[in-house]
Amino acid sequence: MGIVNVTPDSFSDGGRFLDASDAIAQGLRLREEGADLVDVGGESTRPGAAAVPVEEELRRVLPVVEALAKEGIAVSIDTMKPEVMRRAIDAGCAVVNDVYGFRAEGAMEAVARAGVGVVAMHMQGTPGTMQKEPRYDDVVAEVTQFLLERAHALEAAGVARARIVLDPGFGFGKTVDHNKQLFRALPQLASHGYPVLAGVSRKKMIGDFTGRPAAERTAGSVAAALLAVQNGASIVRVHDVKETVDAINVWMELK
Ligand code: 7PM
Repeated sequence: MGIVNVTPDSFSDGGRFLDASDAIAQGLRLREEGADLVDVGGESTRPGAAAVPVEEELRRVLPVVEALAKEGIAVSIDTMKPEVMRRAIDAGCAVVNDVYGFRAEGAMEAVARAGVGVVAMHMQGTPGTMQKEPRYDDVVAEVTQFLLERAHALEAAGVARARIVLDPGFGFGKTVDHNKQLFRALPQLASHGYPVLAGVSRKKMIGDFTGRPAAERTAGSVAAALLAVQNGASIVRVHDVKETVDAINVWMELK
């Protein structure tokens, strides 16, 4: 899954893809580089970020979703808002990726009837507060319990089991130690039968391990994505598609 940000304040792309045309070009490039899915996001979930009004989010993402879907690309929409989910589905997106795990009023209903794929992610707190003081008794048990509960709620709302993907939400209300524990538990998370998505690309954890700013985290991110796949992840959400695809292809030949 390649990442296309259509936000003015995204931490690693710095607003370079603010214009729809730039975001569309970026999505096309990611497909050429080997992305099977292109994730379009218009609402920054940066720790401490302010919420984006629904009209502004729609203005950012709809032209991009529509153009990429018309090109035959499998588009996923990264949003927490049911209204954005509905409008993006109408514009042709195939997957709804919700970092809030479809807990917003009306979110499950927005995806259930449409027959789209869904990614349910775990987040402790909200984007505004989540990194203040993340706390768990047992982070692996709590995140797993949350995700299985969301999967069952989605199934009860009418989403087919085969369309549900689970994501532990690296960096979303987690310390580096929480992230490490969750990463090492990916095989257990994958053992429940739902495909698992891992998103670690250019995140703070990679910066902590390498001492590098976001723009220089490609090699670290590729290493983490490769290890996530080896640990059972079915989808990796990445900025650096070409490099990640090469690494996974080499691993598949040599393993
Ligand atoms: C600022 C801070 C901008 C954090 C963007 C981010 C995930 C996601 C994001 C993830 C799924 C980023 C995040 N991360 N969706 N959306 N899983 N499913 O680092 O880990 O890209 S936004």
